[in-house]
Amino acid sequence: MRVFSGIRPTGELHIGNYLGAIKQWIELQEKNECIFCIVDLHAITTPYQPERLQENIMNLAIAYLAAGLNPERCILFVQSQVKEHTELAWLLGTMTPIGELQRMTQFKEKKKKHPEYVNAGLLNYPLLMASDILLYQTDLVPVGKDQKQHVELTREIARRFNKRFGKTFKEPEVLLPKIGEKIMSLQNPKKKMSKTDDPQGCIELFEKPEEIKNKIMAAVTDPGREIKYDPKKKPGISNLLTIYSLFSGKSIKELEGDFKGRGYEEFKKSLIKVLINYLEPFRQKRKRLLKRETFIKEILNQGAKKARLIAQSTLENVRKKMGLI
Ligand code: AQP
Repeated sequence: MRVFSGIRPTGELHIGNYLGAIKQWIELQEKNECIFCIVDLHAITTPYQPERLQENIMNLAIAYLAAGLNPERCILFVQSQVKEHTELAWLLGTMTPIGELQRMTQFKEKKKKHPEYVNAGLLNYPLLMASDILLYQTDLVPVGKDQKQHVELTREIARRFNKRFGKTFKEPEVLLPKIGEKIMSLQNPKKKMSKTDDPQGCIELFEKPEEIKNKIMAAVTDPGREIKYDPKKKPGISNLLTIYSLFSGKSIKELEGDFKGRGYEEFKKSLIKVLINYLEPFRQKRKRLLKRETFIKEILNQGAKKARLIAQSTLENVRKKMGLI
């Protein structure tokens, strides 16, 4: 199977990005042909600082590697280094009704969040994402739940194109993790954990142990003291149970049993230990990688070369089908 996914270089990765996306990628790279991207062109659709973008790209590449992506088992590259992404996005835009883009939840949310920055790129985000995916004739797109709607639109775009111009693109399937498809903020368990808002609600992948401790101890819980999974009545503790389960490998049922009658404080202290132990090797690996900038740049250059070959072949076919050559 061909797998494609990407993350925006907009700040430090958090455990939601890891559990929703990267953890699946690491398993998938063992048996599939995987392509993972740093989607910098998507990052500039929301407010950003140009002078920090290259640093964010490098940090994300380091995070990918520190979390376990293996450049010998997958292609890693930066989106803007493969120009075919923008060209295909334009072509797909010429056959996508504006209404389909305007009804995307992410567009509506980001519009609300940054009313001063509602640009055409933000509206066209799903076209660029469809182009990212379709260029590589992708079978599977492992993402968190918030991106599911964009993958569905990608399928629709592929179907429409194939119908009008003849079979050209594969229709990709979305792959959501069985649990952890939407990790919630520690401060507001009704909102998703997010890189660009509320740092207290979010545990970064390379967070210092002391900070992990503070953030988990301050995490919002629910009335009562029972450790029980019930996202409607106990959203706070259910979110923490999901995180605990995914980082410990224990099922939620098992954890409910282990913590029966033991209260929130004991549960949180145990979760802190699990998180610190799991994330420590990532922090160590990151420290080593921070000194290897040339090596990382080389991985990204090689990745872009390989990606370009696949992308060029798809785009040439698309141009032919559309009468451009
Ligand atoms: N809270 C989450 N739970 C599970 N999965 C998540 N993802 C993001 N947040 C959660 C998944 O991580 C991947 C990368 O996301 P992105 O950087 O492309 O943009 P995003 O979805 O908008 O992530 P953030 O953290 O909320 O970033 P900002 O603040 O920049 O908008 C995707 O697969 C996403 O589903």
